[in-house]
Amino acid sequence: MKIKLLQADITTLNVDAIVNAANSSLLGGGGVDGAIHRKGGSEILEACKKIRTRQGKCNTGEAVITTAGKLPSKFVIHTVGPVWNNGGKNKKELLANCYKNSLDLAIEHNIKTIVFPNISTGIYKFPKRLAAEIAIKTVATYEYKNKIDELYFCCFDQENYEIYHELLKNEHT
Ligand code: AR6
Repeated sequence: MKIKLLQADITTLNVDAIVNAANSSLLGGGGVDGAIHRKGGSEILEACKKIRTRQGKCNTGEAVITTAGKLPSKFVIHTVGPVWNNGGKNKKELLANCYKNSLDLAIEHNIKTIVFPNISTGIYKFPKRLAAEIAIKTVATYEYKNKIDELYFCCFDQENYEIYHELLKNEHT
């Protein structure tokens, strides 16, 4: 698996799957979640509602998959990052679970190219550097990483981009 870095609006990317930093309601919100639902159209929301009927809410650290509606990608994987809320012992593990569970779903759906936003580092206020360290470590040590061809970290804000740029310099995958 190649790990690559991008600075872009994730909704513009033409890959097999983009990941959404959702909330447990799966009904949309602000940030990247708002952009994905806005640009992807009502098909994504309808698919999320069906999942809610089947399994209820999506817990923190878990992931679900839907159509990407009008977006150029094939799928959207919605995962719920932890709210930082002054930290706490399991926040790091919950964030790592977002990456692992999203990759598990990707493999189940034969997804070869996947893009992650910087989960939890916006409205949920997870410290950006710590979140980047967890994200990179989790994907680089993911057990089935060879089943994915390309994994992109899509940074939106300059601060995240610079952090990833620095951390990925030393990453050989
Ligand atoms: N493309 C790529 N990244 C983006 C985009 C975009 N179009 N827009 C924002 N980001 P956030 P969270 C970056 O707040 O912290 C929602 O209301 C942004 O710069 O989207 O996990 C949900 O419904 C930041 O680095 O997600 C939840 O309630 C990163 O995406 C809550 O926010 C994540 O910021 C989730 O909060």
